[in-house]
Amino acid sequence: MAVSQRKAFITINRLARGFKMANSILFEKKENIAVLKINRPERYNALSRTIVEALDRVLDLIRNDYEIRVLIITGEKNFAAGADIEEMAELTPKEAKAFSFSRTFLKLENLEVPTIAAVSGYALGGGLELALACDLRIASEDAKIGFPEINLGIMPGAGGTVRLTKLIGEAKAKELIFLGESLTASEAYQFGIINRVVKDGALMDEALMLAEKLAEKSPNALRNAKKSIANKDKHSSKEAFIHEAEIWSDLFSSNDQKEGMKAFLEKRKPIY
Ligand code: CO8
Repeated sequence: MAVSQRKAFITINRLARGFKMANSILFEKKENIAVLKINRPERYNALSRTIVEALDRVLDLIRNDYEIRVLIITGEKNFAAGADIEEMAELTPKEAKAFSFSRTFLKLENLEVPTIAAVSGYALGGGLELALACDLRIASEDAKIGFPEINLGIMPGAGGTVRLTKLIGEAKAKELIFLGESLTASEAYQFGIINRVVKDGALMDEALMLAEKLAEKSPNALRNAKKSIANKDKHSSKEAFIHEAEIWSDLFSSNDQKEGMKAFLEKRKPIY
């Protein structure tokens, strides 16, 4: 095991001990790619508060680990069948507010490195919201994706109504959220929720291949592209264009821009 991998395991184990996380989240670093796996298969990876708090802390570690260039989030067997209904059943409104995952999912969305949700089996409710907080979503053919909250007398509450609507538009988002029905992977692809559908059993290989491609790109250029895309929501479109042009021109002060263009002209692959 490489030193950086060992360090990640040690840190996460320490974190687990101090935090009753048990093995509910597994974290692994493969070179400069981090893989975070939700591991509560007997409950279809239902997201308990403990899991989400563990996720929150791991995100802090990832944010401060400059070796990591890409994060993959996945689940053992299923991605996640939603927030833990047993934990939510008796909550008061005040407790529900404290239980909410929004802050952690926002932290995930705001990570500087690109993130990939690798989805197999169920990605429902809070599970789908977790996937939506990632930059890219890749799913195996067996994936079932949806917002069943309406059938529990609630609605998505960790970014789902906002992120899904931005992603696929109001009409389709309303259809999914109002009816609470699940989509197959290919339907979710047609809706524009999933970037790629892959054969069952090939999910992690495909996700890692995608991550490796991203890891070869200029981290600085990727980070800034992500920032500029995020800015489209923060500003009017006119300001967003101005901001994009500013970020773009600033990239010309980076070594990566010099290396990228020089490599092209020298007919070789750039090294970032
Ligand atoms: N919470 C708690 N336990 C769950 C959940 C869940 N979301 N999903 C599955 N489980 C448990 C089951 O209770 C069962 O446990 P046990 O064996 O102890 O009885 C085990 O996982 C296996 O489930 P099933 O026996 O039901 O398996 P099936 O194959 O028959 O069905 C389904 C699988 C279709 C996934 C079914 O389990 C199901 O419908 N689950 C609930 C899906 C759902 O409604 N998800 C949305 C939850 S609400 C939510 O996510 C709100 C998020 C909003 C904001 C977030 C901030 C808090």
